Amino acid sequence: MKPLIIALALILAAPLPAYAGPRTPRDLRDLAHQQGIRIGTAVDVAALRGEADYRDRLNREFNHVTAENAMKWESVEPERGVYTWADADAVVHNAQRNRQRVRGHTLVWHNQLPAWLTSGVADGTIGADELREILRDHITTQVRRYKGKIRAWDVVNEVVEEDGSMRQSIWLTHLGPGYIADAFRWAHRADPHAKLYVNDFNLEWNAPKIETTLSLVKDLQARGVPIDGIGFQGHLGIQYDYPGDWANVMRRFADLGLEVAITELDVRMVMPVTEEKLATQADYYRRALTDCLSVEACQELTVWGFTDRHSWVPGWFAGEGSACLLDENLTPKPAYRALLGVRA
Ligand code: 9MR
Repeated sequence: MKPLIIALALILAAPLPAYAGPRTPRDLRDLAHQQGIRIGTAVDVAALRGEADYRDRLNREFNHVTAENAMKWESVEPERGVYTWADADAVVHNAQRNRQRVRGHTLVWHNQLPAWLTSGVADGTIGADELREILRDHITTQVRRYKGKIRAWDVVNEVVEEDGSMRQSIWLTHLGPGYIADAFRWAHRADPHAKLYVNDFNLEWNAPKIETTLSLVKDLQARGVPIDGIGFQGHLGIQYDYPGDWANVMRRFADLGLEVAITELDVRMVMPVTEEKLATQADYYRRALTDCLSVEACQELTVWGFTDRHSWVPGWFAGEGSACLLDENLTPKPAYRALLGVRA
């Protein structure tokens, strides 16, 4: 036999090395890269400015960010006509420097509205027509300012109640239900490339809320309103069952042609922390990522803060905490390692 043929025969006869599977990712950004998705976090601006370890970790771990509070109405227009963009700009600039995409949060909400607006509506000095103008100006001004810099906007946040009725916010009561379609149209006009989302909590499992939100989306689509996505906030707690039907719920929205995102994931627990609770928490984080990866339309998983040093949970739920992937010292918890171990 010719040497070439002998060599070929030897190569073909050699046992194939066993395929070891993808290597374990180094960090969340590496995981995001391997899975082809975006992994994001809410950003605390004070920490971004003032804490080098927070900043380093943020920029190492995440390829997507959401301003936790800096883009809310009370932050950007505390006095009528006086815009304060410094904090929102800081988040966007940091993201650009670190190759992170940005979710804008949020244009229309019933919370964190400036006092000039809520008191004006309450005492009747701001009537319905003027309120509509104010909302249009707000959306147009904010979306235009970040045109091309925001991948996706939470256009309306938490517009459905737990019982499946539409939330009786100042927007609904003064402008009527058409305010939602208007908000999407105004946002689209201001940045035609930004993806426009409805965002809500308990949408992972609450049937009346799910059904109403599905109807809302279908109604908007039937009227040609530019809606692109649905955000599941994902504020979970280990004292409650994991929302086991979540992937199916995601699929129901995806079947309408929408993008799906987990926009504010955290998993709180009743204090004190124990090894067992941390293991349960790790399982909830793992399942949330697994659910997202099982639905083609789910391409973003954002956590609502990545360290217990800056988490909204203890301030809102007495006796609860430890909801994030890293502890106060930025030490990874089992939940962090559980995410790195997820395979699609
Ligand atoms: O994390 C935010 C916290 O710092 C604010 O005090 C709070 C005020 O309402 O809002 C928190 O973020 C919320 C988000 O904007 C919308 N979904 C629920 C989040 C947790 O409350």
